Amino acid sequence: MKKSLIWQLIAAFILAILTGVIFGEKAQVVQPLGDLFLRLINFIIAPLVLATLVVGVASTSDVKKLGRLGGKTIAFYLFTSMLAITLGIIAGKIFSPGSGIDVSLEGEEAPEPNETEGVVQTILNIVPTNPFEALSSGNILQIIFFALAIGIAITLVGEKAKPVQQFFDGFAEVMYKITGMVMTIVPIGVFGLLAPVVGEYGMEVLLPLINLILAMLAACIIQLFVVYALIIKSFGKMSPIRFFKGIFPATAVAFSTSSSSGTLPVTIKSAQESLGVSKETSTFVLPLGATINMDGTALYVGLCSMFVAQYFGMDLSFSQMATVVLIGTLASIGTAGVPGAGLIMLTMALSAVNLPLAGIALVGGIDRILDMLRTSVNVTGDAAASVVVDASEKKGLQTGK
Ligand code: DAS
Repeated sequence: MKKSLIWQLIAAFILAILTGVIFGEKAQVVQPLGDLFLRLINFIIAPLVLATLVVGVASTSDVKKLGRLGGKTIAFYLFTSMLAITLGIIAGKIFSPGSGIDVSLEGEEAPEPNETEGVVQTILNIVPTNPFEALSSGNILQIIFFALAIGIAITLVGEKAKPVQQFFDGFAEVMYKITGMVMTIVPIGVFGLLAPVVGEYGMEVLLPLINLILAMLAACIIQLFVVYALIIKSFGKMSPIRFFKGIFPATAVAFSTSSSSGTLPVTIKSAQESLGVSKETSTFVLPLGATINMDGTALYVGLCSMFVAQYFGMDLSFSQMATVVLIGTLASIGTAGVPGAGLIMLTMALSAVNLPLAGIALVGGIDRILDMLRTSVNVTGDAAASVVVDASEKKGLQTGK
């Protein structure tokens, strides 16, 4: 990743904040720049994931290795998600953001909990009934399933499938090239997405819930610069400074778009070019992570469950907290990496521990800000997983295991 892109992004952030603060609601005028960028990255997600994952799986040509890769990836995701949600609960205990705030819920209707399928249905939904519909609707988990099936079948068919493998090889290179072209406008996209948000969320909106925002910020900083830094250093065999500099473009796009899936092309490109993660590992671990690994969201669910309990003067028992940890970890598997997904998970957690759903209305007003923070952690956590799994695979190659 070119050094200049990092400086361009920092400049975009500063310009966006200045524009929002100076022009307020009028900053909406630059929104089309952000929308254009969002459309461009959503335009490349499905073909990029399909082509690169087919190539990654076909080049592995070892179904056992695929199983090992999958097992390590899922184990990492579950471990860091449980850590994150526990961190969120601890932050809720320390900051106690829900006690003594003067935010009234007069007239706020408790939102109907979104219909979310159970974990079993979520797992069944991974199998596409129509792979072309999965591609057209951008259903990442179903595209992953489709790509795994093609990649494994290519290795099993052998010589006769070579033309298919060559097609996907070429298609993957084409998609990487298009992604590189889209990446050149990342700073403009970040500016166009951020300036209107800064202009919309003035201090009068943020102040009443400033304790919750600060608690979320503190917990995210610990998850990023303590938890991931330790994991990257110990298991990723990489300097944390190199990691955070390398993944910064993806973290910045995640912060601006609030969409892990939307950030995927930038995450894949940053992981490969700046963190040296192999194409095989990055094209498998990252698309999976963008949909089932949401450490930032898990942290948010833990913190906001405490916030809602405090607001209504209720204490969460140890078993209720354990339920929040379990629900939060499992719910992240079935929640898509799109803006606002975390609110669905929070609804599930509140219902599971019989906390008033009206509490959702409490955070709804500033959820966009919390979503930017949690999505940044989600994407950075995905990248940390790709570095750790890649290091483990490379170590395995050296020791012949
Ligand atoms: N915005 C979601 C994501 O893309 C996270 C969330 O809403 O919690 O990861």
